Formats: sequence, C-alpha cells, structure tokens
Amino acid sequence: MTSPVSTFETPVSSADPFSYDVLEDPLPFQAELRAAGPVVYLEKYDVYGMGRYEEVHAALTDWQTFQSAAGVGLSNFRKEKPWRPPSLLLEADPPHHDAPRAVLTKILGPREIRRLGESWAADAEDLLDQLLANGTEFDAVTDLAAAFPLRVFPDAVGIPKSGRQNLLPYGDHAFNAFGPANELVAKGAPRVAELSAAIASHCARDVLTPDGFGAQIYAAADRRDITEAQAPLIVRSLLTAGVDTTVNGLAAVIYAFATNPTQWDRLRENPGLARTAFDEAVRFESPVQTFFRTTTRDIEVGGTLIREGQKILMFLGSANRDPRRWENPDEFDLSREPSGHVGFGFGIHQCVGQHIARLEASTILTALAKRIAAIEISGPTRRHHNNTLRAWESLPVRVRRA
Ligand code: 4IA
Repeated sequence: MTSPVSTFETPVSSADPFSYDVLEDPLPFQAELRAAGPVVYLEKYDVYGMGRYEEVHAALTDWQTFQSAAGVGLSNFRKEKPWRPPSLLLEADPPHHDAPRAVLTKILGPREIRRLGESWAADAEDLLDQLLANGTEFDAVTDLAAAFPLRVFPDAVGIPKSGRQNLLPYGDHAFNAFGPANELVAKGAPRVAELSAAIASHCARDVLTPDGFGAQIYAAADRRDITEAQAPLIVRSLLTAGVDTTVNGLAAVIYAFATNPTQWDRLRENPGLARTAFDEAVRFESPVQTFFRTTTRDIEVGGTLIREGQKILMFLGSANRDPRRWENPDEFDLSREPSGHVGFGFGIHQCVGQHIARLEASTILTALAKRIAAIEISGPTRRHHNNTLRAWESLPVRVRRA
C-alpha cells in the first residue's frame, strides 16, 4: 500500500472580480466561484476568494486569524502606504479598535437614535409630497434613494450645509480604492486631494453643530473615552461609510419592490415589514459586495492551506445568495428571515451604523407605502460601477398613487 498523500488541489480562477462584466452583473461569476469550492485562488491578484456563506461567516467571526489592520482592500498596509490615514474602525483590530467602536456603538445605538425617527418621518413625507407634485415618473436613484439620505444624514452628523456635494464622490472613490488600481480608481484620482480636504474640513470640532453625532464624538474625547486626535477620523468614518451605502441600500430595496409587485402589496398590507424588507434587500443585492481580510497565521480552510500574510477576498454578495444557506436565494421574499446575512459584515466589525440605515429605510418605505399603490420600472435602468459597491446610476420608475 502506498502512503496516503493529499490529492487536494485548490481551485484556481483566472477571472477578474473587478472587471466590467462582473461589476455589471456579478451573479454568474459568484455562482462559478461557489461551485468551484470553499476557497478559490484568484490568480490575477494573487489572493484567495471565499464565495460560500459558511466560510465567509466563519472568517468574519475569526478576527484574530483574519485581520483588518492590514487593510480591507487589496492593498496590503504592511507593504504599501494607504491612500489615506487608515480608518480607526474598519482598518483596525483590537485593542486599538475597541475604544472608537465602543463610542460609536453608543452614539448610534437603537435607543439613542430613536429621537431622529419623528423628524425623519416628516422629512420623508415632505420629500415625497414634492416629488409627487411633479408627476408620477421620477428617477428612484437621484430623486429618492440619494435625495433622502442626503437630506437627513449630514444634518444628523451635524456637518455644515456647504460642501455636501462632495460626500457621494468621496465615498465612491473610497469604495473604489478597496479594489485594484483599475480604471475606476484612475477616474477618481484627479479629485482625491480636493475631496479629502473637503471631507476633512467637515470633521473638525468647530464646524460641527452642537447636537449631532459629530459633537457627540467630540464629547467622548472630552470624557477621554477616545483621544482628541481620534475624533476627526471617527467623524470621517461616518461620512465615508454612511452615505453611498445607504443610497445604494435604498435603491436596492426600491428596485426589488419595483420588480416584485406582490411583495410591494404585502408591505402595503403590513407596513411593519419595512425593516425586514430592507434587510432582505441588503441580503438580495448586497450594496457592499466584497471585502478583504489578511491572515495572521497559516490556516487551513476547506482543504486549502492559506499562508500567513495572504489577502482573502470575502464575497459578501455571493454568501448572501448561497443556496447552501438560503432557500431560493435569488428571490426577494418578505416571508423569509433575512437576519444572519453578511451584507453588514459579521462579528466585531459588523456595521455600527446599521440602526441608522434601517431607520432611514423604514422611514422612507413607510411613507412610500402610504402614498403609492404600485411602482414599476418605466425605462432603461443603469448600473453604477464601483469596485466594492453594487450600485445604481439610474432607476426610472412610474408610480400609481394610492
Ligand atoms: C470607515 C465597509 C464600509 C461600509 C466602510 C467604509 C469606510 C469605513 C467604514 C466602513 O471609513 O471607517
């Protein structure tokens, strides 16, 4: 008898997850990735990829082995200088991560933000009244999914009125910069200095209104929960992570309803489903599609030995449609229990702003469900390509008033 030898070979893919075709429609590539195996070597970038729920969930939970401090983009901060000072939350691990995280967890907690709900409801009603006064056809991206977060979130943070037009372009570049240095990054490069300066100017203590999240972050510095130097970077996190994500999350849920009218009927019958609908849309569309981790030790996953210091691409969108975990994953279905999706990440880095995002979404959906009996796509839809985001450029819709 011969001695047992391992015959396992890690599947290799030559595909580019950041190519035009994949960004336009990531689903076929994700299906191939999941079928290939639990861990796939992506040779174009010399990284490993995980596309199945079980391994993605396990890696996100094991922050000791799969670190964030080397950056959650393709760039390895151990070897390359980051394009901006690293985020104190996203691009940090314990113990450095703990104080900033604790401060934001408190400020953005479900109880703390409840007071915002009432004024946001009035904002949502007002926005829809104005929109519908102009007719029943509009662009659900610019007129609704972008308009609503831009109306309520910057005020909640407490940044000045001027310069807010920089928020989306800055976020768009930041999310592109997690990917490879492709043409999407090149397109953003000429404005990086200008946009970074504009965002930084919104993070200073003296420009923030006294009642917003920004002021609360500085109050935490006054209590010595964080240092004074950390405060502006934590405000920057809100401005980076809180705009493009919610815009595309709202666009995702509106698109899902426009293309699944029976689900819209269910929401109208039971507006209490608004939060579930948003989470189901985050699962279904996964506005944040991918993130990297870096291994801190050699580890075996699904028969593959991954060496210390390797970048691993976590396909959140793929895990959220893994048929091993989800029944009929390609259906947008309000009767499912979407919690457990990894669209907000998982583990110690799981989205600290998710209660804000849910509040924004449920507020606008509740107001919409009151006024709108039906919503349909009325023209050609256009994706917005971004290395990290599954995003929309345009969603022309026609609505029928209730
Ligand atoms: C930050 C994952 C994504 C939503 C995100 C982006 C930026 C930051 C945090 C999260 O700048 O801290």
